[in-house]
Amino acid sequence: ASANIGVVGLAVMGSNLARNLASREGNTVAVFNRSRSKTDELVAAHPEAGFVPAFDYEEFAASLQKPRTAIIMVKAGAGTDAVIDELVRVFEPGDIIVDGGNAYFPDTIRREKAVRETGINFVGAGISGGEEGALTGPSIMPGGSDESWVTLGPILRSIAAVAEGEPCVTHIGHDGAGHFVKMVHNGIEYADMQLIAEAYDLIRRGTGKTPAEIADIFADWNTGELESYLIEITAEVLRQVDAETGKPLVDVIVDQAGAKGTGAWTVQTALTLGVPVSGIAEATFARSLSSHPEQRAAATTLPGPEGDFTVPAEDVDAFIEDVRLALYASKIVAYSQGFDEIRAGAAEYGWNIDLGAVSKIWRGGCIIRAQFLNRIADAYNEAPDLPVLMTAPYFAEALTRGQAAWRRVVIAAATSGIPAPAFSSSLSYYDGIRADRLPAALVQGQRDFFGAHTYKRIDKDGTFHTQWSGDRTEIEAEDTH
Ligand code: NBP
Repeated sequence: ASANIGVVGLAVMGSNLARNLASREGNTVAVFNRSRSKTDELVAAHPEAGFVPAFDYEEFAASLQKPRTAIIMVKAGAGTDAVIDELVRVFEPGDIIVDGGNAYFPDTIRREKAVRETGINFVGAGISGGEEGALTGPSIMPGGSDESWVTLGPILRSIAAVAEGEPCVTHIGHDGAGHFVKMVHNGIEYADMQLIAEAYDLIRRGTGKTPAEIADIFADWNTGELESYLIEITAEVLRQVDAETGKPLVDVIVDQAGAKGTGAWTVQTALTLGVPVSGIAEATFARSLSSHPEQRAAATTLPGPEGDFTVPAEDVDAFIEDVRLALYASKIVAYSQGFDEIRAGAAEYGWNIDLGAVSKIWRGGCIIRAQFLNRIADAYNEAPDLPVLMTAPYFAEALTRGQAAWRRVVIAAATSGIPAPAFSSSLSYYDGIRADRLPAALVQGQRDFFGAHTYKRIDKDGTFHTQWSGDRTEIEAEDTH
């Protein structure tokens, strides 16, 4: 046995991760893929990596030093289960199986439980950063047992992205915690992308600026508080000219956004947990809305407001600054909601998740990497039990500074008929969460009327019901919430 780590699944993610591992001092990497050709190609293309190829599971297990550690990078779902079954067959108690694919966290919880019974450790690890990140340094979110982390920690630290001298990996919590946090990361990514897209749309339609001019605006924003990978690549995409037509590339791309399902998982999970991740939900639904061309074609007959939306020339700079502030405020809401979901998930599943540490490992390697994440870490360091992230002093100040602009932008979008679902729902969340009183009181009255669901009173303890179909007097009732 000559390898200290193995990789199963040598498609783009697995082969890049294997090369990343091989490039680190002290690692010898065993590689295995179901179909032999990928293994042969990888080993031939990268002699410098010193890979130890295996062509069946027995050979793969024999090539690994004990305790054996293997990272699975195969298509999530049935493929992952198939590989786990094979590894469990050839591995021994104390060995470690890591699933680095995009698994749905309940699957990870189930797999961890089943594998644990064999004495083998199972770690579900969210890995973010795409192909490039896998090769040069991803952000890694491992779950699993404390025991497995002792062996795995140094290996993952050696291949993770580095942000301000710190590796972008931390042991998130037990069983499915890592894949849960990766899921929410992707949900936040959906919201961040949608907000940027809405900002672009409002500026383009309001000011008539070209994509290349808007690229300059984003590049400028990328030097300030919005500095992030997503803002940076937005400028790159907007600047790109289509070779065939000479048009901006963004104008020749079909306007239907795809999705692989992690945004939907984030929203489904949030619904179950009762956490209002409205910004992430709107972003996910915005992709769905875009992807129904028949409905969209039918609906073009519906009227919009009279006239075109044109920001007067003298107000263009102020409008762009308003959009920037609205984007930042909405982004704060999206992250606040995402961290709320992680907090609620941790409580539900019994994970001890350090929210500040999560924000720190997202500073490098992953798609939502940004300076801004330092502020989130600061907020949780100062107040680990912060009930709502956006109430931390730094964010509260940014919201105070931005709220008037945010309202103007949402008004402009509504009056001009430009859809801005993430901007406007974020603002509604902000106004809802900070409200002294909500019309939820009326909803409770309605529920009591038709279903005798009862209500609480603001002025005394107990649970009450109004006898709506009788004389409408109030009685004390059993709590049937
Ligand atoms: P794919 O998701 O395209 O999966 C292809 C790999 O799965 C091949 O190695 C294939 O083997 C193997 N495989 C399948 Br399919 N069924 C198998 C089975 N029953 N037994 C053994 N192997 C099986 O690869 P990818 O795009 O490299 O992604 C790998 C994982 O990483 C996925 O879970 C994906 O969601 C995740 N991912 C993450 C990011 C990110 O940014 N974090 C990006 C892209 C992907 P074969 O060669 O024999 O067909």
